Amino acid sequence: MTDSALRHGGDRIAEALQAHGVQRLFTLCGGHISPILSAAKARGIRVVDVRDEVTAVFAADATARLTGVPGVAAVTAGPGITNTITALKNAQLAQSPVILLGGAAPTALQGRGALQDIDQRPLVEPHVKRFFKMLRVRDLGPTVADAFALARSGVPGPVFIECPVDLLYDEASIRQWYADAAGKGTSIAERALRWYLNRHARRMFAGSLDAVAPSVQTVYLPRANDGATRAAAAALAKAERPLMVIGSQAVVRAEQADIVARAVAKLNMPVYLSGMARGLLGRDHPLQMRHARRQALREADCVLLAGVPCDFRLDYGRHVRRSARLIAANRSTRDAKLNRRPDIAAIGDAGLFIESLAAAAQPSRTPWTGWLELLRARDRAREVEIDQQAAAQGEHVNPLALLRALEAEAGDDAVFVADGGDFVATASYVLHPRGPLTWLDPGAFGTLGVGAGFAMGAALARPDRETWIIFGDGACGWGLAEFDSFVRQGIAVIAVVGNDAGWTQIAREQVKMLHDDVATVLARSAYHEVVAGFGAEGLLVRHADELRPALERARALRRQGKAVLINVWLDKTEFREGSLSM
Ligand SMILES: Cc1ncc(C[n+]2csc(CCOP(=O)(O)OP(=O)(O)O)c2C)c(N)n1
Ligand SMILES: [Mg+2]
Repeated sequence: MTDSALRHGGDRIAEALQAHGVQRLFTLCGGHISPILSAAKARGIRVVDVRDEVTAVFAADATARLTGVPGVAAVTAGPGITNTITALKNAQLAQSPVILLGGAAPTALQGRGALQDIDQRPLVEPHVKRFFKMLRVRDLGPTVADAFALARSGVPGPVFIECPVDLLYDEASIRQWYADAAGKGTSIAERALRWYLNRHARRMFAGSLDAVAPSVQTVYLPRANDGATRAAAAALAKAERPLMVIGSQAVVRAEQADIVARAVAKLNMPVYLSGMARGLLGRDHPLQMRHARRQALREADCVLLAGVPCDFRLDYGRHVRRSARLIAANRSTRDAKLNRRPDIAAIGDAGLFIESLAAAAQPSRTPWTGWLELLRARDRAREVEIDQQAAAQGEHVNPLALLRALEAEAGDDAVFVADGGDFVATASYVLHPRGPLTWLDPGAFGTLGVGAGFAMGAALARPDRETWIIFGDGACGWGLAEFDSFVRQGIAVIAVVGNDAGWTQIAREQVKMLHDDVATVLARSAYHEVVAGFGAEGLLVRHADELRPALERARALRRQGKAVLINVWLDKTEFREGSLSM
């Protein structure tokens, strides 16, 4: 037998992953996928295991966002796959390129009542760019290459590859398995079954010994046409109050984020950053505004939405005044035109469009100085208000004071992962992400429960940096079991739980509208003790004076390789009063 005959389908997948530069494979094991995991490990890909399949896909999503290389997860058939649906949908809406390898029952037994054998296509297909169903071993490697190219091209997103277990083991073992299943009987039916299974195996393994080097496809980068760039540059030249809003899509080419940042600075107009673009301009940049975005949008006479659709976050486009020139740069035609037709639609990569616009636009326009100053003054005034609100002292810890302390204490290289309601929304105003790709939130799907998986992906992609999870106490419930995964695998993250004993973002409106807090009340649970049970470090902060020492201690523990959770008892705050997302 040649070497290649000994190699099994699992290894063909691992070989293709390796060729695409994949360094980590996130998984929760299952009999259907064992060959993929062991082959990946043998090839030096780190196999990272989790306690819920959804975490594996969240971690793959974060990996993709931070590295630009699609993140990869492998999960077992049936319930392994159904558990991933939330994270798949989240990646689809966040336009994150994720490859999900899903197990499946043996090809010869599908539809015959095998373990965990369900029709997976209708469950998964709506949430991915493509559902690849594998039927032949020789297609495994090339399909991985197709999946990588597809995940990254056009509007990026998740791709699913269904890998039946009998394609993953070596031919000799599978033929033996089929022979055992067919028995040695001599009846016509038994002989017919043997003939059938033989033919089936022949087809499955046909051509699988051919030596084919793994291939990597070039991905075409969608670029808006020059006409759109010229028109946008002309609109900007005429504008008196231009404004730019930059979203996640502008940084999908993770390795290019710094170049996009320089182009933004060159355009010299006020900027609001959202989603993964937060931090693009560093901690404090004179062009970046943080507050009163709605008001600024209402006043602007020329608005560039770079990778930002007119969805609920811009009140379906109503935040932009009718008379303003609207420029939408987006890889997705649908997103560029959602709810409101732009005057200039630049269909292509949003970051690339900013680059070409910066090259085409006239440098530095003095008339914008007054406009910039106006917005900066508003930002400063709001910061003063926040300081005042942060100074209010109560029985426990003021959430604004906590976040201000975290802002001061977290390292210059910190990566923040946001998972929660009010507490996290407040954090998005108070924390200043340190640089490009240092802020992760779920995106438009508003998914609670992303925290542990995102942090896992981030901490492994940037092992030299501090990864902080900003958790609501409600949201942390999804992630706590992953402290077991963190501890066992030496993944040192720091979680800060804003413990207000409730699902406050929901309670705030529900109580006001319906005078009923049903299902929104939680306890001041000892989350720090829960993680201590998994071997992580748990710290409790009930009073303001305990805060700074706890943050310092958490950083020191992280440096020793420990995963840490700080459970902070919060006081109520009016900071988010009146905000509602629907
Ligand atoms: C998976 C999921 N379930 C439910 C919700 C609805 N939801 C939005 S915010 C929120 C409350 C979050 O509570 P917590 O994490 O404690 O943050 P807080 O608002 O209390 O600061 C809930 C339940 C959601 N967004 N995602
Ligand atoms: Mg809460």
